[in-house]
Amino acid sequence: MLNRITVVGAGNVGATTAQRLAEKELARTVVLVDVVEGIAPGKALDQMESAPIEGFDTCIIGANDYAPAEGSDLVVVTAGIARKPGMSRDDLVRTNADIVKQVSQQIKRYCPNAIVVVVSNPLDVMCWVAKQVTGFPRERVIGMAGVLDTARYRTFLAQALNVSVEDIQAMVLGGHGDTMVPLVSYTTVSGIPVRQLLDESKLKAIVDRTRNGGAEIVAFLKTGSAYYAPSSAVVQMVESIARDKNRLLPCAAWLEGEYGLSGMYCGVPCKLSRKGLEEIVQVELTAQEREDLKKSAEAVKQTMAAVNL
Ligand code: NAI
Ligand code: 2OP
Repeated sequence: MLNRITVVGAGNVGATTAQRLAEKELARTVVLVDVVEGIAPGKALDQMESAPIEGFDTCIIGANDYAPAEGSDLVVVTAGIARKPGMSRDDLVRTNADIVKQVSQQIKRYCPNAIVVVVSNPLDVMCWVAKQVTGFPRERVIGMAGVLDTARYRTFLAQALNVSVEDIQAMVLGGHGDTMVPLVSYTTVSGIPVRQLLDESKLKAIVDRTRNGGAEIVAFLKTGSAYYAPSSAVVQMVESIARDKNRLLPCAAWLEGEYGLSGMYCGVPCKLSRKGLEEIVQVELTAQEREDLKKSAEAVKQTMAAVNL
């Protein structure tokens, strides 16, 4: 269990994440911070009042400033605006870069030893903003997207095959956008390569639906984007860190030559431990997957070019 986890942004993803963190008792204290007056204290109090029913002893505090966040072991950044119908994640870039800059300055000041898990979009670029502004090493600034994208891919595969989601092993790499790279060659159903169970046209439809997974939810919700699966994905990463589990999960990590990429964040297989990023695991990809990853990385680089740091 960590001592203190702060979640910045008490909107849909942030508030749901705080509740899930508390229910799993991953920290003694969870702090929710938001710029909008009242929202963080109100949601934190409501969540605390669920503790006797849910049976957790984690204390949840809501605030408009970072004083209660001081000394946090881990900070989850969900502050920003979310996608509306017709908006791409990259449309968010300028607004969210300014917000993530402000938040990162506060993290540097109040939580200089924290591990930072970035969620705000466009994800890979916001991770870079957070790393640059905090000046933290790459072990302590990682991004959540691959776990979510992989969960969507696993859900669609399980539905198509009529098997338990628990029996689908898979990873989605690349940037968190329309060019993400589901690794079909490494997708198995209890160890059986998925290509033995589904034909190429069905697999292609599932890969396309995965790439469009965020937009599919936005089209339903109209006023915001997904948050139940995203908050579950954040908590899976935090749990691996808090419990020092060394889980191998697809996360956005700062690359220094891995997969032929450097000077950028992109989704790759990562071990997460109490250190944060313990190791980036490099695996062989097919020629097509290598090409797709390169294309996805180029899309991230293009979005980085829109940000002045
Ligand atoms: P939301 O609009 O419900 O919540 C965002 C919250 O951030 C609001 O409460 C807002 O007041 C707050 N905020 C804005 N500026 C702030 C600042 N300077 N300091 C503190 N708080 C601030 O949005 P939602 O649905 O929670 O999404 C949050 C972000 O996460 C969006 O950028 C969204 O695109 C992204 N996202 C990323 C995912 C991923 O896979 N990486 C998945 C889902 C969402
Ligand atoms: C998602 O994939 C909006 O990035 C967010 O749902």
